[in-house]
Amino acid sequence: MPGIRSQFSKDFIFGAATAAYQIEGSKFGGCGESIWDHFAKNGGTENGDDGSLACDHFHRFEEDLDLLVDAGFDAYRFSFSWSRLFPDGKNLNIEGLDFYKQLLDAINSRGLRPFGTAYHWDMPQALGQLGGWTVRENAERFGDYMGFIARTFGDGLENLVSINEPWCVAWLSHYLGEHAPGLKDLNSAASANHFVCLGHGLGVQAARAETAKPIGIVLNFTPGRVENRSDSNISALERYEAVTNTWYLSAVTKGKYPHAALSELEPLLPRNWQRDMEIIRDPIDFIGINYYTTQMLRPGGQGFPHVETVDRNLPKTDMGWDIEPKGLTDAINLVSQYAPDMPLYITENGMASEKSISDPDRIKYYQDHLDVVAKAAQTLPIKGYFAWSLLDNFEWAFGYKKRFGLVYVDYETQQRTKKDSFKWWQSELVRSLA
Ligand code: IFM
Repeated sequence: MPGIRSQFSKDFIFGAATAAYQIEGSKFGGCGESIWDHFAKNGGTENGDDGSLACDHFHRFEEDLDLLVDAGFDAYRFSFSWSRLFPDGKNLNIEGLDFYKQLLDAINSRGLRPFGTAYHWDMPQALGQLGGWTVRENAERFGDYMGFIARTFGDGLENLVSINEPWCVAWLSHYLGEHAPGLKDLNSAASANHFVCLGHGLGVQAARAETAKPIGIVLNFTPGRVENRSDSNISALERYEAVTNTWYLSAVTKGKYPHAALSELEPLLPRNWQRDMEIIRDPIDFIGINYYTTQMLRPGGQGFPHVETVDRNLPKTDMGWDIEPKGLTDAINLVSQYAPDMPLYITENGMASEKSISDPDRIKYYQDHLDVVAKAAQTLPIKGYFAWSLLDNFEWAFGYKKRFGLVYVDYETQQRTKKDSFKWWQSELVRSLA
């Protein structure tokens, strides 16, 4: 029986993804304090959990990479930790440099294709103290940092992503207060919404000067739904879409912020923000789509975008997120409207499940979402799909309570155990070769 690859073109890439702070262990190797260490210390996470040990990937990366090979994946999506490389935001940590050199060698020597991300949320706290993403100087520092990544590691990478999920970096962290630095302030959110885009643009320019490898961005999409097309529902949906799904997409592809959000946020944006838009729309080579869920909305709620979510009778993941594979079709279509012909990757997709080793719900989630991707890839340039995540890991504000991994991690012993979903991937990818 043919496996999953038979539904895709021959060169379609399958991989699994992780991120530095979620797995490496920030107490090792001269890593500096990040905004996430600081946030956790100050009560921002469940049980005060932090990434200090995480999955101890810093010491166990060889074993973890073997898992990827064993599953039959082609590629590994990982991130560089800004705090490990520049613990005080300024000076290079040689141990950090050596770690990523070894990691990249180990990825390449296994024949895995390394998809690197410069920023997956662990800004050095030293820069957090200087205003984090709410100040221009840190967008500029990010540009330098990304240039460094491209110069130093570009040769070994398949491609390089600037920023993972700018919505989380800006909105979730500065307005909804759920991620570091935990602010609930529209002014800060507006600034961060602009400076994270500027950081991306400066990063692209700096990296472009250092490497010929493809450069892109990874955006997360949570398509909105409304019960009917009443005028008030439609306006609510437009505001929600503008702040959640199209702010960053429109900025990086068209150099414009969407009107439905700009109308409220413009007075709060940094002075002369318009002058940055050319930098922000500097051409990129691909867009990564992270997709997990959709949201049913109605007008209301506190603060911008003046919507509240409505519970639906849909199956949910352990995050409480509705499972709706059709939302992935919508996300893909949205991106291709803004960026026709742009190569796309599904850079994250997966579910948290409270089940440990036997996880049929996760297998079904992957099957249903892969069906959607296979269909879309018949007409659109979708080049690859990455499962989130290789390992159970530090799920940010939820600490270690939520498990997204294909591999179960016992955090006491650091023992890795393959879940049934891992074996499902393995059998699909191996069968595909038969
Ligand atoms: O764990 C996160 C990841 O770091 C970014 N995208 C969403 C995942 C699940 O919440």
